[in-house]
Amino acid sequence: MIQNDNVDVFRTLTWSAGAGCHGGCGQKLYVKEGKLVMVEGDENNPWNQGRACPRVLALKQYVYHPDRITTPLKRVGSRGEGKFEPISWEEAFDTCESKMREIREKHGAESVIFAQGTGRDVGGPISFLAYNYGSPNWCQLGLSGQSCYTPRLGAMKASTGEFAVLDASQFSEKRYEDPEWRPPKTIIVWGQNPPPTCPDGFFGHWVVDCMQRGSRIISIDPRNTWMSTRAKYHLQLRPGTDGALALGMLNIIIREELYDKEFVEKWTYGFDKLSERVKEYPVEKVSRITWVPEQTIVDAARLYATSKPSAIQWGVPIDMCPQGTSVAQAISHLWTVTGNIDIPGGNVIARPAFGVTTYPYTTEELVGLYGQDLVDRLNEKRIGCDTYPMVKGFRGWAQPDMAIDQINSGKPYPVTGAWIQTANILGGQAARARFHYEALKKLDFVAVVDLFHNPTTMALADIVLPAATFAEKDSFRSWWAPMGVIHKKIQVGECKSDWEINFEMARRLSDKKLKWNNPKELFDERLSVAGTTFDEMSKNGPWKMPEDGPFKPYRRHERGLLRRDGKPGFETETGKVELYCKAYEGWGLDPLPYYHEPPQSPVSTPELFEKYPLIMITGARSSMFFHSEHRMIPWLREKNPDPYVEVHPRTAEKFGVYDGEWIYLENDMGRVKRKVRISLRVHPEMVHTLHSWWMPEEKGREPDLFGVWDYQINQLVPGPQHSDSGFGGGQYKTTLVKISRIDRREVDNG
Ligand SMILES: Nc1nc2c(c(=O)[nH]1)N[C@H]1C(S)=C(S)[C@@H](COP(=O)(O)OP(=O)(O)OC[C@H]3O[C@@H](n4cnc5c(=O)[nH]c(N)nc54)[C@H](O)[C@@H]3O)O[C@H]1N2
Ligand SMILES: Nc1nc2c(c(=O)[nH]1)N[C@H]1C(S)=C(S)[C@@H](COP(=O)(O)OP(=O)(O)OC[C@H]3O[C@@H](n4cnc5c(=O)[nH]c(N)nc54)[C@H](O)[C@@H]3O)O[C@H]1N2
Ligand SMILES: [Mo]
Repeated sequence: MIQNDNVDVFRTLTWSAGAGCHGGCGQKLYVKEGKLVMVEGDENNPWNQGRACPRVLALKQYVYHPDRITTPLKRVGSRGEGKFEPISWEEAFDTCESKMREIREKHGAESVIFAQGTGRDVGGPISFLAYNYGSPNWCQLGLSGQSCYTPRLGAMKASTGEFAVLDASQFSEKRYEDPEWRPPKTIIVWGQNPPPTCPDGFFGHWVVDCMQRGSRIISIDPRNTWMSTRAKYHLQLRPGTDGALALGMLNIIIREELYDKEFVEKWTYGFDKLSERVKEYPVEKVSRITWVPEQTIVDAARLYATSKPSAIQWGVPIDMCPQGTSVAQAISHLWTVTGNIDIPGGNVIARPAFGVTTYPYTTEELVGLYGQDLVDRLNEKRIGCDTYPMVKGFRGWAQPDMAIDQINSGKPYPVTGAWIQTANILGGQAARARFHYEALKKLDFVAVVDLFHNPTTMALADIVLPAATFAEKDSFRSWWAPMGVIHKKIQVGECKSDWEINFEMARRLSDKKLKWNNPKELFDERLSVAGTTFDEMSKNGPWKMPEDGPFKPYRRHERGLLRRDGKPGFETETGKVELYCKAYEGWGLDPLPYYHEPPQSPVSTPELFEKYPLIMITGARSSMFFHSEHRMIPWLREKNPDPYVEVHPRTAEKFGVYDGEWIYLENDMGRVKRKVRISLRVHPEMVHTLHSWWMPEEKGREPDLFGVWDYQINQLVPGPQHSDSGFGGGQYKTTLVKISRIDRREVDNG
């Protein structure tokens, strides 16, 4: 019916603003006379098979929201005063260009930091701009320890040479009908809440699809969740103790000889050393550390190891453990010693489809584009490279905790400008939010590329550039498989895509003439290794799944499809999965996994625990919001109007608070308002609260900044990170707090 009404239907992918997420859902956009009229899950897309989340369903309210920034803006009052004036794109680009040139001439290109948020399609355009400008300082500024996926990715890459993920048949066009695929018999859902979060190239409902095909669940989560209440075993551990648990499970599996002897013998390196190390983690000790009953740990370890194929699907709390890179290493060893890697229904090796990446990230490619000199200079100047060999060796990102300290101190060299794109640093990304605020206020120049005003734009921006949603832009995606394109169907105001904005800035700021005339030429070059072009993909898909070969499971290690030299094995120094990790050894890290207590905990800081007797988990995701976004979207806000804190009934009684009451969560760093939700989801000694709250309906100018200082939980989250590698250990899930009642008089006085 709707088609007859002059409505065009377009199939595209959601990556980036709108839904917000880093998933790759296929959606159908219904467009009439240039306006979006409806969105519907794309039933042809093998990724989500027609399904859509609440944020996609509310897309129209997001795209056409009256608060959208639709022209470039310049600040006219003092910083924080909230006075901005529309300007033309030409003026906006001219201003950014001259300010950034000025900083480069005065201090060097490294004095501008390029700050992104989580991985939507921004990685390509922002690194493209940073490199063309000549700055090595690109990172998720404020994300303590770069504690989101990077620690897990680093651990997998270092020991296996690859990344691995639960096999839910996602690499096959036929999906669950693929005759080669097997459902995992057991899935450990470890610190992840897949249905609402769909994180890191993984569609959350795939776990449920597997359950419908027989997979049993072991849930490792301090809270009771949808998953844990349907699990065969629920290991309700103390937050941040995952490393001890993984080592304890390895201990049981090795001691009881439940590991895959043939795989271990043939394809792993350092098993003996690992076996020695895990002896330090007997189950009694691990149970004491984690608060999980001994028998439950034993049962879970046995079930996982004896029901092949089994898989582990893990989440961001692993990265946020102290020593996140070591915890991730320990967990990944579980799938290695049980031989559950690279097999149907196990943890399969995930590579970007066809080897396409949105922008070069290997040293070889960067050298090809920019020359060895620039790449050497970047590695030398990048913040954190001197201190942390893994920061230098694994990923071209600055170390965020050191970056903010350097912005604050000006040492060893000044950082005086920031290009902030897809990051709400003050509204959600940064731990010790107040410190970030004070430090960033000192900058000489700040440009923010966003779709809405938020505490970060209000407090810091000199120039705001209006970004487009996924419905308004051309872009492409190749995070695992399938590879796909996002294509522009509507225009809102003067908004531009991140690629368009950064392409123009790079053209102006680069020393050399760019190799491409426009972003599309760049896309075509990136896509050419897959034998296709942007237009072809837009017409025919818009996704493409790799055929059998280096980019598709299974058993590639046996077939010589993983190593560059074409020999069987893995792309590591020893050619095997390194249980004793040579790369870690080279970076001066312990090559074997180990456990450290969280920096604040009943064990490491008993006096602090006496004062603040609740372990606070923050930021288990809500389907209604993506981090700090969507609070202004009516349908979504209605479903989740307030920032609540989950409190166990016994705890509520102890602190004398009732359901629905507004209280403070408090520690030595400050206090933040929350609404009590009495709930059996949490353990009596823990509370859980939503993160990234600010109120778009409140005053934006200082000191209010949309209520951010009332509601932003990261004022209580300490920094810096705690990890020997420089990655991991952001304390977002392990902060100690107490509850205090709000004085009635304060409430009455507003
Ligand atoms: N307490 C606590 N804090 C946390 C966490 C936690 O668990 N607990 N999690 C942390 C984690 S894992 C992460 S990754 C960070 C994420 O932190 P952020 O990535 O900063 O979070 P968002 O609020 O999703 O996005 C920031 C801004 O980007 C804008 N935006 C969205 N899409 C686009 C786009 O395509 N282009 C442009 N130009 N702008 C866009 C949004 O409007 C928003 O203002 O937060 C961290 N903060
Ligand atoms: N709707 C929506 N989806 C999102 C996001 C969003 O903001 N909204 N954010 C995206 C981003 S950037 C990320 S990183 C992912 C994160 O998504 P996930 O990796 O799923 O992580 P969380 O939702 O933070 O937490 C998952 C579960 O871990 C539990 N948990 C908390 N602390 C610990 C701990 O110490 N150990 C263990 N084992 N479990 C713990 C929590 O109770 C929660 O149930 O989601 C992405 N997807
Ligand atoms: Mo994240």
